[in-house]
Amino acid sequence: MQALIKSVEGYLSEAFKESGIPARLSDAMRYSLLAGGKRLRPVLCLATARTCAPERAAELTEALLPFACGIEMIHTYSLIHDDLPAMDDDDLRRGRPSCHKAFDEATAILAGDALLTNAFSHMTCASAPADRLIEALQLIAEAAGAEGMAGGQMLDLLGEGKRLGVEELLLLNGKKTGALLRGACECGAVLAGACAEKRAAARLYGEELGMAFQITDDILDVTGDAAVVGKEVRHDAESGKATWPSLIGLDESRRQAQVHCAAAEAALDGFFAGPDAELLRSIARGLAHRKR
Ligand code: GRG
Repeated sequence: MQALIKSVEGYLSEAFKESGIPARLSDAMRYSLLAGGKRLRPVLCLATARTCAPERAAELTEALLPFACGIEMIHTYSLIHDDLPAMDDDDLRRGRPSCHKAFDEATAILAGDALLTNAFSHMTCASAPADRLIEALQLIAEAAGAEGMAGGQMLDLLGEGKRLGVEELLLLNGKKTGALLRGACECGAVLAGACAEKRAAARLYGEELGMAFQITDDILDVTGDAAVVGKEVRHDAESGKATWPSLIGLDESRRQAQVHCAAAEAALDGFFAGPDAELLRSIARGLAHRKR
C-alpha cells in the first residue's frame, strides 16, 4: 500500500505546475490535491489492475498511474464542491481550511471544474490498448456524472430534512460515494484486460466497499474527532441529513459496515490471489475500524 501511495503522491506532486495556468488557479488546485488524502481510489484502481495481471504488476503501476491519479483529481474536485456554502458548507477538509476558505468561492468552483476536466487529459495519458482506455474513460465518466456521483449529490441535497428509508439511502449512497469507488476498481480490471468474471468480481468488491465506506463515514460523523477525521463532525444531524446511524442506530450501523466489508472480501474469493489481492482484502478489513 505504501509503495502505491508513494507512486501516486509522486505523480500528483508534479501535476498542474505548468506555467500556462493562472497561478491562483493552480495554487488552489494543488492546495486541495496535495492536502494529504488517503488516496484510496487510485490505490484501488492500481491494486485491482495488478491483481488481474500479476505477472505485469510493476509495469502496470507505471502505465496506469495517470489514470489512477485522474480518479483522485475527480475525487478532489467533488470534495471541493461538496464543501461550498451552496452544498455541504464545510470549513474544514483534509485537516485544513476548505478550498473556498483558503481562497474564495469563485476560485474554489474553478479549481474543482479544472480538476475534473483536466483529470480526463491525465487519464488519456495512461498506457493501455486504445479500446480498453476508451471503455475505462466511459466508465469513470458515468461513475462521476449524472448517473453516478453528481446524481447522488443531487439526491443527497433533495433528501435534506426528509426521513429517507433504507432503499432510498442505499440508492443515494451507491451513487454519491459508491460509484467512484466501484468505478476505480472496475477501471483497474478493464485496463488490465481482465475477463468478464474477474471484472464483475472487481465491480462487486468496489460496490460493497463503497457501502461500507459510507456507513463508516456516517459513524465517524457521530463518534469521530474532527482533529483526526480532518473535517467537521456532527455535521449530518445539524444539516438534517439521513444517515445510517439516524436510520438504524449506531450498533446496527457498525454491524452493517462489517457485513459489507466481509462481502467485499468474499467477492474476491476464487478470482484473485497474491499480494495485491491481499492488499484489497486488508483495505476491506481495515475499513470497518477506520478513524479517518
Ligand atoms: C460535488 C458532484 C459532487 C459530489 C460530492 C464527495 C461527495 C460527493 C460528497 C462528500 C460527502 C461525503 C463525506 C461522502 C462520504 C464519502 C466520501 C466521499 C468521503 C471522503 O472520501 P475520503 O475519506 O477522503 O476517501 P480523503 O480526504 O481521504 O481522500
